[in-house]
Amino acid sequence: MSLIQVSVPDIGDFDEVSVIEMLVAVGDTVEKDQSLITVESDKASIEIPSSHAGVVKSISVKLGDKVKQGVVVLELDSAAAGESAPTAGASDPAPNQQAASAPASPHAAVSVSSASTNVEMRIPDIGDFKDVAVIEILVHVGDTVAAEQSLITVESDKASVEIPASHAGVLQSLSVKLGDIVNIGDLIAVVAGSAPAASAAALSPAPAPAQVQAVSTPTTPVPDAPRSVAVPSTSTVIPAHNPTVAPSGHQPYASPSVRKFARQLGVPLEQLKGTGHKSRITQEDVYNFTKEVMAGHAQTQAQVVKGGSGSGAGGEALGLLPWPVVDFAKFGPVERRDMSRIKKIAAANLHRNWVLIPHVTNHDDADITDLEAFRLLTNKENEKAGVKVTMLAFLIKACVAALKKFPDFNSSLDGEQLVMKQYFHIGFAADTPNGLVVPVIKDADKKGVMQISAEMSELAKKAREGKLGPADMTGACFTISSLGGIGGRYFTPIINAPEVAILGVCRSNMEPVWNGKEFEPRLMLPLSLSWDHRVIDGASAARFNAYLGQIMADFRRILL
Ligand code: CAO
Repeated sequence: MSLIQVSVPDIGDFDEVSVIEMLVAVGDTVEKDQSLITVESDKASIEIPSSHAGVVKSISVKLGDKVKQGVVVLELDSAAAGESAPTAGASDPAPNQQAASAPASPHAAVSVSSASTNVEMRIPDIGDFKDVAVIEILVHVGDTVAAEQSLITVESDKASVEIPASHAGVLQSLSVKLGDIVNIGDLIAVVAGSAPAASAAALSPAPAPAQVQAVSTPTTPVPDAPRSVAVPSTSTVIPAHNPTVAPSGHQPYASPSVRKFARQLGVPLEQLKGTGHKSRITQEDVYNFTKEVMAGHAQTQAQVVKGGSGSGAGGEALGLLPWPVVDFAKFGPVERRDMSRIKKIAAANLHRNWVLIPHVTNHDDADITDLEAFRLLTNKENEKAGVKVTMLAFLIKACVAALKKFPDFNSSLDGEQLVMKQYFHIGFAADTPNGLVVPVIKDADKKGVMQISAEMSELAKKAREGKLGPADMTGACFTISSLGGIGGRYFTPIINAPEVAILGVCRSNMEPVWNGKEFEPRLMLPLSLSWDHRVIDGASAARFNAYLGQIMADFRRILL
C-alpha cells in the first residue's frame, strides 16, 4: 500500500471555503484530476481535483466543513491504482505559481472617461476562460451598485464566476445580455458617480486547485485584472457513481451567490425549477419559492414528510388537488377546537408513516377458545393478587415468539440496510383523553404474562394521566393496537416507523367453526397485520399471522 494525502491546494485569496459537495466515498477508485469535493465561497464554487490516481482509503472532511489550503481532504492508496508513489512532498499540491505573486483583483476591468465620472467596467483577465457565457445578469440599469457587488456571472465548462463591480455608482447602461459569449476586455456596464472598491484584492472569483495545471502569471498586472488561473470543473458536474449525492438525482444548477442566498433562507435548491438560462435557478426563483411556501401555496419536501400544516399537507407536492377550503358555518352552526398536543404529534407521525411506507394488511383469525378459558381461570385464581391478566398480555408473548421465528419483522430500514434487533420491546397503543400514545413493554421476551399484565396496567394508567416520560414510549420493535375492549372486526393499523409491522386486534367473537365433522362454537380473535412491503413480503406476513394463530390456539407451542 502506498498512501498519499491529497490536500486543498492554493485556493487563492480565499481564506476559508465551505465544503458543499462530497463527490467520492471511501473505497472509490479515483483518477488523477477527478473531482473529490466541491468548495464554495460567496463568489465561486470550485471542485477540488485529485492530485493522484488511487483508491480512497479515508476521507478527512465532511459537508459543511470549512477548509483552506493545506487541509487534508483524503488519503489515497496509489499502489492500488497502479500509480507509483510520489516523491517526498509530492502529496502536497504544487503551489499555485500565481499565488506567489501579489494577487490581482478580480474586478471588472475599468476605464474612466476623462470627460465625465462615468466608469466603464469590462470583463477582466479571467485567465483560461475564453469565450465564456454570461449566465446571469445580477443588476439592472438604474440600480445603485456597491463596489464589489456582483454584476454578472460567467460560466465556462469548468467553473462559474461572478464578476464584481470595481466601483460604486448608478448603473447607466448594461452591454451584455444572457447567453452572450464574452472575453477579456468586453464592456459589461457603465456606472456614474463611482467610487472605487476599497479592497480590490479581497475578492477572487476564480481560485484554483494549484496542482491541476501550471498557471500563467501576468507580468504587469493591469489595474483590477484578476489572476490568470486554471480552474477545475464546475460544481454541477457530479460523477454518476457518487453515493453521497442526494437521491433525487437532480443537482441544482445555480450560481454560488444564489446557492448562498438559498442556504440563508433554508430553501432546498433541488426542489426548485430554474427559470434562468438553461434552466438555471435564479435568485428570483429562490425568492418566489420562499414566497409561495410562506403563503402556504407550496411546501418543501421536508414539510411534506413532517406532515406540514393544514389538513391537506403535502397534497400539492404530491401533485394532488388542494385541500378543499369550506365555510362550514354556511351549512350550520360550528365550533372550532384546537387539537391537543398529543393529537398534533400523532397526526404528523401517522401522516408521514402512511405516506412513506407501502402498507399492506393481512387479516386472519386466531382461535382463542382455550386460552380465554385459561385466562379467566388464572384471573379467578389470582383475584386476591390484584393483577388482571388480559388477552393483550398473551398476545405480546405470542408476538415475541413470532418475531423470533420471523426476524425480518423485528427490523428497521436504515438506507439500504436492515437493522436486525436482538431485543424484544413491544409497544401497545393506548387510548387516552388527549389522544393516542404508545407505551413500550421493554424486554417482553424475559417477562412472564403476569408481569407484562402488571406493567401494561401501570403504563396505561400513566398514559391516561399524561404521566408517561419519553423513556416509556421509545425503543419499540413492534406495536400492537388492540380495539378488543371496544369492538369491531378488522382494521388497518398504521405502522409505527421505524418499525416494519404492527398488529391490530379487534373484539373476539364466538363463531361456528367447521372441525371436519361439524360446526363447533369457537372464540375467534380477529387479527390485522400491517407490514412494510419494502421489507416484508406477503408470504412471510401470511406465515407470521398463521404462526401467531397457532400459538394463540395452543400456547404450549411457545415452548417448542
Ligand atoms: N376481545 C374481547 N374482549 C376483549 C378483547 C378482545 N380482543 N380485548 C380486551 N377485551 C375485554 C377485556 O377482557 C376487558 O373486559 P373485562 O372488563 O370484562 O375484563 C375489556 O375488554 C376492556 O379491556 P381493556 O381495553 O381495558 O384492556 P386491554 O388489555 O385489552 O387493553 C389498552 C389495554 C390500554 C390497550 C386499551 O385500554 C386501549 O387503550 N385500547 C385502545 C387502543 C387504541 O386506541 N388503538 C387504536 C389505535 S389506531 O387509532
